[in-house]
Amino acid sequence: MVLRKVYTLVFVRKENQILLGYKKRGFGMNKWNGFGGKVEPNESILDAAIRELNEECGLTVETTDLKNLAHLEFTFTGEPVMMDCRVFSTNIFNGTPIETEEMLPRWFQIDQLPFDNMWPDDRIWFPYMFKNKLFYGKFNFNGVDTILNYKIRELESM
Ligand code: 6U4
Ligand code: NA
Ligand code: NA
Repeated sequence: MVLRKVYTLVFVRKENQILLGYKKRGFGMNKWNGFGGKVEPNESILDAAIRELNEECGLTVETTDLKNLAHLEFTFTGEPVMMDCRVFSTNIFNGTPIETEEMLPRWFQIDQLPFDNMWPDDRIWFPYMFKNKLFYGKFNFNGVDTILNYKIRELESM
């Protein structure tokens, strides 16, 4: 695995709710997920996380308020590029979520998440996020719906 592309994924929290977006186009279309995308050349990961959140649902957050909670690696059968995904969360934000070209945002109670319409790895690692753990996960997919194998472990620090 030589090729690696870095992606961001941001979760905004409010009381016992989490903001997800229904992806309207592209990779992960028709799934609920956090907000994020590719880190651009010469852009920091944090800057990309903030930019993608704003582009996809209109919210504004500060660099210092984003907590990096996970590092996830996704590989796909027959696909040479590893998705290197950096996951962040915050409960400090400005604005009201708006629908964009890419995402339809909606608040969910954390005990009523639409896991059947999310990436299948989410039901494996969301519990770590809700327990405020730092963690690393690696998921090997066949297509976009089947996890062939995975490993996940808590980290002391990111
Ligand atoms: P374009 O369409 O070029 O603007 P961009 O917004 O840069 O795309 P996108 O939306 O394709 O990138 O990024 C994929 C998003 O999906 C990232 O936030 C990472 C996330 N993601 C990918 N695989 C995932 C998986 N298995 N589980 C998960 N999130 C995943 O929870
Ligand atoms: Na995106
Ligand atoms: Na995007």
